[in-house]
Amino acid sequence: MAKNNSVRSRILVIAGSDSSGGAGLQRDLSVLASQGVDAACVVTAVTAQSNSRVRSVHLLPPALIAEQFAAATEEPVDAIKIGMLGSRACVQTIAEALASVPTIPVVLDPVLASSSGRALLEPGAIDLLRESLCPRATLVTPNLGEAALLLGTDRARTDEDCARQATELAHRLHAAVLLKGGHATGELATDLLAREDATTVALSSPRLAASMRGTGCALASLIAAALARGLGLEEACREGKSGVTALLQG
Ligand code: PXL
Repeated sequence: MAKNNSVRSRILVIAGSDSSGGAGLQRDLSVLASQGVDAACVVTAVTAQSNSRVRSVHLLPPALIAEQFAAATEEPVDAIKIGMLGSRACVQTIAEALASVPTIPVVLDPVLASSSGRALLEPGAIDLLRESLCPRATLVTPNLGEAALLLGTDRARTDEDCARQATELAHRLHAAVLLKGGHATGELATDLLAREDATTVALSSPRLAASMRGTGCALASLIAAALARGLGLEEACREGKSGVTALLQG
């Protein structure tokens, strides 16, 4: 149901802190603030990093993660955005915690590694992410590398590979999937939105020369904000993509 426009939405962001400010929680919070959306947060990890490298990662204890979740959901939230989780224990904790808010839309960005290549989820946690968390998500937003890891296959190379992987992932994850970077031809950057019923739509935005860390975080947060306002999934994804374009255009 569409929310009354005069009421501010409240999003719960579950993410890791990025000391550089470029990605993670800091990117999520700044993007949500720019939308006039209130945000509560669950910090899963604290990272020390610059734009070029991750110096260290400290995972927070699952009990503290669960406490933050319980505290944040003492008041109603309209949507949940999940980013870096770090460990299997954290995936388990969040999967259990989500049972207390069964009707709230969830956008899950399956953060597996930093742009500089450092693992941000322990490899042994991918199965649990796929089996216990993805099916609870309204939308999962992998890039091509994350999609390949979730499927246990090679990275898609052609448009046909992308279409097949997006559809297969939606089926395997029991969730809608926005496969980012599905096509990158000419002047358009196209993502594929695949649903469990095997329908797929291509969503395009202008392909910009600019690049920025944290665009995946920003996109998932913007989609969560749009879902919180009552938009449908396709419309929310379109809004998210145009919000990222605006961010890249500065
Ligand atoms: O962009 C993915 C991401 C998410 N969360 C944290 C990160 C990164 C990438 O570096 O550091 C905390």
